[in-house]
Amino acid sequence: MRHVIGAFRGMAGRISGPVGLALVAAVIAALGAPAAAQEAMVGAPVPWGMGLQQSGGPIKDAISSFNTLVFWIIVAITIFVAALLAYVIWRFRAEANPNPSRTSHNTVLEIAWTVVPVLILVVIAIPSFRLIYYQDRTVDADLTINVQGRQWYWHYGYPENGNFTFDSYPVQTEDLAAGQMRNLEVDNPLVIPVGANIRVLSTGQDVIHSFFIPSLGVQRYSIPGRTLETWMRADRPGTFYGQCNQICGVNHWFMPIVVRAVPPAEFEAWAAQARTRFAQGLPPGPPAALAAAPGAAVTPINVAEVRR
Ligand SMILES: [Cu+2]
Repeated sequence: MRHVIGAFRGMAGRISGPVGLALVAAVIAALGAPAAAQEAMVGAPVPWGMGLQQSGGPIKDAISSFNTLVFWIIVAITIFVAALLAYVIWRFRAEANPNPSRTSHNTVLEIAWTVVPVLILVVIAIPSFRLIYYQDRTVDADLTINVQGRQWYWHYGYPENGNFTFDSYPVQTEDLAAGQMRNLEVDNPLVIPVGANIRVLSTGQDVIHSFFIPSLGVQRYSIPGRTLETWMRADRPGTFYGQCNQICGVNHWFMPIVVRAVPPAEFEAWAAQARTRFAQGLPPGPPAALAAAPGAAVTPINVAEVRR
């Protein structure tokens, strides 16, 4: 979004006078990104959704930007090739060329159609590699969470918060509460503090699963006998939905993941009660502000403050 706004601001310089400025201001206001940034969000698929899911953190922002870059390169190439084909069909039709040309080589053209695609691939490769290394791991994690895929539910552990662990089972359709999403809800969500860099250590108990949350830009295989690392960060409080996306068996389609990002103080309170409940052999329960209803609004907070 930032680069879109930047582009419109660039336009302000070219469209002179108050009309141009008012137009640009209206467009920026309509985009409304900065004002809406602190509201609780729901990261989930929507009916008739186009493109990628809404972003809840920096990794997804980077994925969305890269996706936009590649998309416009594809659009440009498609238009160019289609126009070239149309021109050739018209220009070299048999009717207008009773004696066809016998040209078979053009050195400049051949060098150009080799070098230009290479340059396009380099333009794609550089941000692509940057993104791969960016999403690979975080250097200074604020928190570590263990994720284990099992047939067919998730098992989470908080080694730095009292080392409690719990299961996260899908909610069956007949048990859904009002407003809950079918096939995407769980009984015990993963709870994380907003703005924290979270190291995710992923493994599998039985077969290969995959920990996948589109709106946070996270995906890591969960492989038995191995520990794979990745990271995530939610910059906005909210509920983020995902699923196992590695075909792992008969109930593969029903391994939902729910991550609830709450303000750090609320996370600490949740972790404290989770430790207590765990000691009593109970599951951790939902975070206080989200206990009432799924996707319910949580206290808006200043992300800049949280991140220090
Ligand atoms: Cu699975």
